[in-house]
Amino acid sequence: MLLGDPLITAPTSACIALGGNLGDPLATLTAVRPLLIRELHSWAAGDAAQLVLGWSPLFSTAPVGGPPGQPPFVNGVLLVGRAAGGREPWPDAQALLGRLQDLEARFGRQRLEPWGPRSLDLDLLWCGEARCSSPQLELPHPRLRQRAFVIGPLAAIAAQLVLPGGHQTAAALLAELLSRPGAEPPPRPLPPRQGWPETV
Ligand code: PH2
Ligand code: MG
Ligand code: MG
Repeated sequence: MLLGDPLITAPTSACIALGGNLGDPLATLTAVRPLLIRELHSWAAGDAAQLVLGWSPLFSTAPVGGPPGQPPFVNGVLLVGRAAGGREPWPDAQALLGRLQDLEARFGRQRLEPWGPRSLDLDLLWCGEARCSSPQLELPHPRLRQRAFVIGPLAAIAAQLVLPGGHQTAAALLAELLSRPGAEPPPRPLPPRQGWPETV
């Protein structure tokens, strides 16, 4: 992408957070990557040739919330833009959510307790200008701006992106999150790994 491309803005992009802390999350995220690409192309149908995917590096992050003693998470984000910054509306966000949940299920995701450990979590953070507040899906994601484990990976690939719901860039928000009292520890970048390119 043209990551850092000023044409890639929150209203013209979609963004998915990836995470997991059960089993071998590095292997899981690497394995789901090609399947996620296929689902996105299928979801965007006629627009597929125009999709531009920006993958963040992967980070090790301390668990936030949930039961004590969870293993650390591996987290990353995928920023989905369009070549030349196309501004046409994205296809239906709920349909994308269904595809993400199917992928989670294929990788053994079980929903046992809120914020509990999970093999694979694929969260839709925003989808163009879609606004949505249903029990299944809230867009933009309600806790997006509070989580260093999301904003850290995002700032690594799109530091100047202005996030939905505010005026701050990803880099500025990350600095603020990390300086708050009781802040999450900074996400720790993991070494590059085969099957996980930073950009595609
Ligand atoms: N996801 C949660 C709750 N806590 N903590 C980290 N570090 N990473 C996550 O992806 C995460 C979390 C709920 O989805
Ligand atoms: Mg989540
Ligand atoms: Mg989730």
